[in-house]
Amino acid sequence: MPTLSNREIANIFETVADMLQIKGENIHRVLAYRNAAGSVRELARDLHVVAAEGKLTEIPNIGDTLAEKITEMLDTGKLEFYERLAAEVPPGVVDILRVNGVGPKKAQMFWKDLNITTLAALEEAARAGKLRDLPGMGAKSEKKIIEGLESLARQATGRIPLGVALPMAEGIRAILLRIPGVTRGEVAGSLRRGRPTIGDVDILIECENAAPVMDIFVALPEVARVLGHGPTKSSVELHNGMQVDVVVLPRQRWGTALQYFTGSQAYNIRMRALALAKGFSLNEHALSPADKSGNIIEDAPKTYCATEEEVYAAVGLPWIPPELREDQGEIEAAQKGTLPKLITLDDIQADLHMHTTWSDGKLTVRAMAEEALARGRKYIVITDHSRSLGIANGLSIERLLEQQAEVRAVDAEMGGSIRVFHGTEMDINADGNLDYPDEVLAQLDFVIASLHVSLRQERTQITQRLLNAVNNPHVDLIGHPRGQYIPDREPVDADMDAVFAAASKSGVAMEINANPRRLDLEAPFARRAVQLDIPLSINTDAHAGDQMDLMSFGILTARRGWVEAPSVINTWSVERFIEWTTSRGK
Ligand code: DGT
Ligand code: CA
Ligand code: CA
Ligand code: ZN
Repeated sequence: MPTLSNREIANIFETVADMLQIKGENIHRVLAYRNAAGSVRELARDLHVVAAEGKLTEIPNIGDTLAEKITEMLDTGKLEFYERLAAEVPPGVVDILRVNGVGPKKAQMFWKDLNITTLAALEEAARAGKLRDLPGMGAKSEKKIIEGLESLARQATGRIPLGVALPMAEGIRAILLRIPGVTRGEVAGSLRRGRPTIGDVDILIECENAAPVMDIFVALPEVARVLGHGPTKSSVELHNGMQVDVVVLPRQRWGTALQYFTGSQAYNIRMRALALAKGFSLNEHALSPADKSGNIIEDAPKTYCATEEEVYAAVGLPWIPPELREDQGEIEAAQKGTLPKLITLDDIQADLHMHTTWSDGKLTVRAMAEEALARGRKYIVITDHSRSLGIANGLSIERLLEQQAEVRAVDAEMGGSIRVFHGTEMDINADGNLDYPDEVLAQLDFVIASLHVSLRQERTQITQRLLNAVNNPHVDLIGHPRGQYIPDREPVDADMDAVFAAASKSGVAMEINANPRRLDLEAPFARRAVQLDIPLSINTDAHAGDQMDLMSFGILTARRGWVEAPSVINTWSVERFIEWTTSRGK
């Protein structure tokens, strides 16, 4: 027998109120449901018992109609009225109401005008600047929606996307570095390891006199609440909800502290065991001589480490890059001398995925080429959206070929300072077909195939769509293969083993999309791809010039995935890139 709790019934009433409001119903009717939800939520007794006593209408805000609805839910486990509404108003539109700065009118407008029915779609549209031109909106209210989405995402997962946390952490670090007496400052914790989401920010400050640093830190205008204010450690919550811990230490202990607070916790446990095998107890302060069970030998002189390298030397290891410190085989590799030579930003020669005003980008082909040149890129590919992606102004075949002429002209104008190639980011359509025919693809320099629509299809279907792209000889790269959006859109439910197996046969490359909202492939998948000899490509997917700077997030992710430069096609020379694309399966 299906049964519902008070809380579940209150939630249904609340959602009904939201749906009625989005539909533009009479406000009194909306309020009736909202008030009923409040009364049920505050009720101290079980609704089943109250109903059995026949006293539902004695609950504040519950009249005959609502009492009947409660009875229906108690008896059947559902509410027909709610189900009818849910068929009309997509549940995702109701979620959108939870965003600060979005009321029912706006939620309805986003839904009706832009077909936005999920939080992820709202965020994509807001970040792409598509909301500002709607009636009653502007750049400011668009920004407010992005902030509201960020705060909502934090409430949902308690974790903050890397792309949000890193700039804020760097900002605070820069302020603290300006305090007199501070000689060094470093972001540690999961942020230093480059994790896609961050629980809290850990900052280490080198200073002989900790008290003033602590006092200034907790009094920063960014601080909403002081969670702890100690002599050398303090912890605060910022106005956006992000927690920041700051530890101050003298130069002598910098190495042990940085090692400890970088983590990960699992990795630290391994490091402690290695230290113990050498006769030391390792903590954030020092290496202390210890017996086999870890008891510190009193009065024995401790070893202090001013650098991480000294800590590693003491436990008999070479220094291990922070991005690898997850206890995923890196300690064994270090012992064997087989640590990977991780890719760096300097290895990047090119950016193979970007958008222009031809589809949903902000700059022209020429301007994107100049922005890329200013960032030291040697070649780029212009990859606008394909014809079926109407919301992003995708290119018809005719416009695609027109664009090719412009790209060729810009390539010539740049005079060899940077090469500009013509490609596409082609949709893999919901039915599994690729959005352009082969004879069109054959005319392009580089073809990306990406999933953008129907991401919630079942496993066999979505896997088949990816396989269709992987197996098409004209496709060079699978863009953001798993379609995740951090932190709230789960990846597609594809059989990645099957996709990787096919990719290693067809020779197609896989993207590490550097946008911090994507980071797709994520590190464990990138690592798997390298093991299977699948070429990778780290691209910004820039829709504006400054987005080309997101490359560093892709590099962090690649490093977490043990990726070395030769595996990444956009570290190659332009000659090798041309050779590779022309030889691809044709
Ligand atoms: P987060 O903040 O959840 O994204 O992840 P982390 O790694 O930044 O963790 P956090 O902030 O709790 O602590 C920072 C580092 O300090 C962590 O990576 C390792 C070290 N640590 C913290 N607590 C412990 C502990 O109980 N044992 C050990 N071995 N290390 C710890
Ligand atoms: Ca942390
Ligand atoms: Ca912490
Ligand atoms: Zn793109």
